[in-house]
Amino acid sequence: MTELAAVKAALKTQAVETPSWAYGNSGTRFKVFAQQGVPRDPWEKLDDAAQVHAFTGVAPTVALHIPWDKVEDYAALAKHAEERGVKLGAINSNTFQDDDYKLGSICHPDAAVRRKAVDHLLECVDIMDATGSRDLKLWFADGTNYPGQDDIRGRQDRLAEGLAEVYERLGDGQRMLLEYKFFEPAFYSTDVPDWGTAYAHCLKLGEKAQVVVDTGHHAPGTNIEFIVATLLREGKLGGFDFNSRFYADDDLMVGAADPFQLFRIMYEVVRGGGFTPEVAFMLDQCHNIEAKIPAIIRSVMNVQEATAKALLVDRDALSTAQASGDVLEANAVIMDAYNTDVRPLLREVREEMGLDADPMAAYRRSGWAEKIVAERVGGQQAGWGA
Ligand code: PSV
Ligand code: MN
Repeated sequence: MTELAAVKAALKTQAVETPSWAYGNSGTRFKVFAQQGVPRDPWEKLDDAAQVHAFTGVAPTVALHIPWDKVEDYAALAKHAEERGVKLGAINSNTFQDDDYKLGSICHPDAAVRRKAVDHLLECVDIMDATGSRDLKLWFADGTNYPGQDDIRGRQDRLAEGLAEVYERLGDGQRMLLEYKFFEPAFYSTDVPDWGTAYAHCLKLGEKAQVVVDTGHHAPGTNIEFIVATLLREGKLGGFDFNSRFYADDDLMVGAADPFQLFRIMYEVVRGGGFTPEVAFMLDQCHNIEAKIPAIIRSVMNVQEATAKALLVDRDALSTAQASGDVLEANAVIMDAYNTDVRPLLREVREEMGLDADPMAAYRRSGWAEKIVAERVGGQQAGWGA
């Protein structure tokens, strides 16, 4: 196989998971702007996600968020997805929207609230059993707002205890992905603020516990690709929540704010052997002002472009330049790959996969956007109602 053929073959195996919540209405704490045609339930979210996969060919699974996507019959939901050509992916827990969680969930000072939170996580594993999902994604809004508010060390003990109970419940082939975030909604201390804390907990828990990197969850200027390289090296990179940010956790389309950063991350993924199904490549985005389905198609394409460029890095030339201390040549090798226009290559890849070369135009032509506006009238639109 030529090198280009190998790159194309790798691109055809790509899988980007889209989040159910990105199809619903979202906003800032100031306003949620409702859009016409937005899904009214998890079933319709899956119908939209199937469109993204139909036009890109590389978005075969959909992450659910519980309780936002609660249904009576998860096996039926999984069947609904499969009939439309997609599958259910990670189950995301939610221990941040009940009044009880004002002072935290599994780190809360009151054992009764901790119990409630852990029970929710255990319920999420029950749902995974029904959906066939591999990954339980955990993000905790836990933390404190003021020095002295709670014992930050005691909170780590409570976190470890809660996580251990859930870890024990995981079945064969199931994993927990622990997500970190440096602030928000807590403003003084956050109980899982960084990759190091997540890593320390996952290491103690065992092999089924892995760290997930949400690209919007770092302080400005953080070298995220270094974190990715380190976690891969330690066998602890479980996946990504991709999105992009200009200031805080903006949840904008991945690759929109900083495509070069996305390329650097994907290069470390490829370099570290992480371009495999063992690493879950998920989107975690909100489309507050733009049309949702095409925004998700665009995001998937942005990940594809960054991946193609990462695969095109001339690794031999790079190693040679690095070994000889040729700083400028090493940098040039990286920049050559980044500056390659991979759009013609990706058009070819899509055509070889039997897809339209231009997913955005094909979606626009399909009439789906008009169809959902006409059909989805009445009922309550999905959204997190901030
Ligand atoms: C938190 O900001 C987060 O990134 C977590 O992944 C949540 O599950 C997700 O956003 C949706 O609110
Ligand atoms: Mn996330």
